[in-house]
Amino acid sequence: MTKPTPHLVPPAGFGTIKTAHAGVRDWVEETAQLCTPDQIFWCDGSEEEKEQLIQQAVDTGVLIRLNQKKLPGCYYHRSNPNDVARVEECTFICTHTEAEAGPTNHWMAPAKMYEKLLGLCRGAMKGRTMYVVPYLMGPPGSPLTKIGVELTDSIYVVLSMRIMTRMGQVAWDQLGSDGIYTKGLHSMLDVNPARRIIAHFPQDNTIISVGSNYGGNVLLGKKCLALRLGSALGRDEGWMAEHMLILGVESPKGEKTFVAAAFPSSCGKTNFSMLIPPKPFKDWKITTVGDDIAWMKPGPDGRLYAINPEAGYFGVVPGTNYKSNPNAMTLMSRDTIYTNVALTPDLDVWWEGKDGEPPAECLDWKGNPWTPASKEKAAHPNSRFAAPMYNNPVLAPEADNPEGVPINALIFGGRRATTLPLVFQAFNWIHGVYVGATMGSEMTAAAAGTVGQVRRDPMAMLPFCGYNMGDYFAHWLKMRKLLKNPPKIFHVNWFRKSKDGRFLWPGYGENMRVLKWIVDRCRGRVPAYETPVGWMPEPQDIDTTDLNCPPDDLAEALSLNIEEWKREVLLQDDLFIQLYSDLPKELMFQRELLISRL
Ligand code: OXD
Ligand code: MN
Repeated sequence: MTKPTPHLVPPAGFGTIKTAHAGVRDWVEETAQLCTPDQIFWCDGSEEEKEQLIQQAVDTGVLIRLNQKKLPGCYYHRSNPNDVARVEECTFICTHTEAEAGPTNHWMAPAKMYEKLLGLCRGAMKGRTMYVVPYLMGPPGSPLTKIGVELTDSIYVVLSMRIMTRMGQVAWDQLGSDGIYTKGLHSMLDVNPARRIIAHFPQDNTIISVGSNYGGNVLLGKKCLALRLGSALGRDEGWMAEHMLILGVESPKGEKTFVAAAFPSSCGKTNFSMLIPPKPFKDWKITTVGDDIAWMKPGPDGRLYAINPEAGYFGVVPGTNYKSNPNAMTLMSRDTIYTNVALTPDLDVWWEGKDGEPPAECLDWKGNPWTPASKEKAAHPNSRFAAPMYNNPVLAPEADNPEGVPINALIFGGRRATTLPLVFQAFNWIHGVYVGATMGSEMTAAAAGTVGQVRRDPMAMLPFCGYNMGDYFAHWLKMRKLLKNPPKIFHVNWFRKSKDGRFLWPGYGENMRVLKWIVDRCRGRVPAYETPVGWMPEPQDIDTTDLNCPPDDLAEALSLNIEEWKREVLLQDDLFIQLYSDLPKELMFQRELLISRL
């Protein structure tokens, strides 16, 4: 029996316009005329709609229903093998002038880019459905929340947006008949790298993405709205959009401290945001507000308040297990869409680094037979889970709080085998901005020949800042003037190695010990000694009760090597030269001060 053509079985959303907003209706109509979809589906985010769309996705082979006994509510998706990650080379910031986008972004003049995209979109949805996806970035009613509407021809995008954002009627309600919203248009086209463009038009509050159907390229609320357009909106409106996790630390006495931390992609933000404290800290609690993005605004009391604009996690799967992140293992065991992991014969999922033995046989992320003897990886290294944050066993009770949480500490970090100590505290805000602006991370062993090469990734925002990075640093400096009680700024490095290549610090849950020092510093409870690079703990200031780490290793992880630091300052030149003409002079002075202290 042949399956019914799903789009001929119209679920409730077809044709039924769900908004009184004339601007949205006109734009949907115009876009339909351009892209010529067979029909338009207006989403309301209901459970009924979800079931209908999932059934349709399963019937058309977009999703595979996983073993519902083991993984209730979980589905499996394979992307086109040419479309497995964000593509920075195809990502454009289309400001009026090139200088506004700055030397670290790709730029094209808006008129030229619109012309190119309109050409690509003409008739692109013929034979397909255009879904109208309204969503909120942020909790309903928050002064920081923004509204987006994404028009897409991908049912995978609709179902993923439903997890990653507050999608549906809640957004139509907040939009009302005259609200402001970000326009997003997405068409997969023929999923061809030659026709792949992710374009941002900050002046028009608009994003257009074509030629991809993968993650950050197409879930337009995430990197495109929440970071690229968000950072430019933050500059104009006096707030900050950052590539940061947000977590709460609750002491045994019930004292809560909130921390936001920026690490580059794949450096453990998700793991850190939901870490489980080790035994001696069993009365401490870590709760997650967000794992990837923070929107932060000065509150009436002069402190910095943060919300997580997202409602789900889009995490890297390989390497996740009951040691690295037990909470992630739990949260992705239901209601999750897996992309590009391996599929076992009993419709379970597998990936490199999962607990237990590899399956004797399975299908790899491309759908080819795989056994442990295979040379290729079973799961793509950038395979992902999309799971609702509400599944997180340690979700912060404040995660839906419209006011956000007051941030006591900002942490920067990267993957550095040498030089950067386990932790240090910046002397003050301006020095902290310098520390964030110069942060870097080593390429991993996956890229042959580049191991140990440091890529500068200021504030982990290099691929995500929607305007000139020099102006972005100036905005950070300006924010200090809006804060009576600014957060303290720290830098951590969980990845320092001994001369013989061992990690000096055990990481994972043990990072709680460093976090406690940070909390105690914010509360003025522990000493620190002054070094050329910042305030640092002595090894005895870190609680090492029952810690399985040789004292010499801890001492080495906390040591400073002045020769290495002199080299580090020279290495920072890469970025400083690139941004030279736009760099705030405060950062030049910070650099001079560091050199003289060294
Ligand atoms: C992400 C990233 O997907 O940073 O979060 O690449
Ligand atoms: Mn990220």
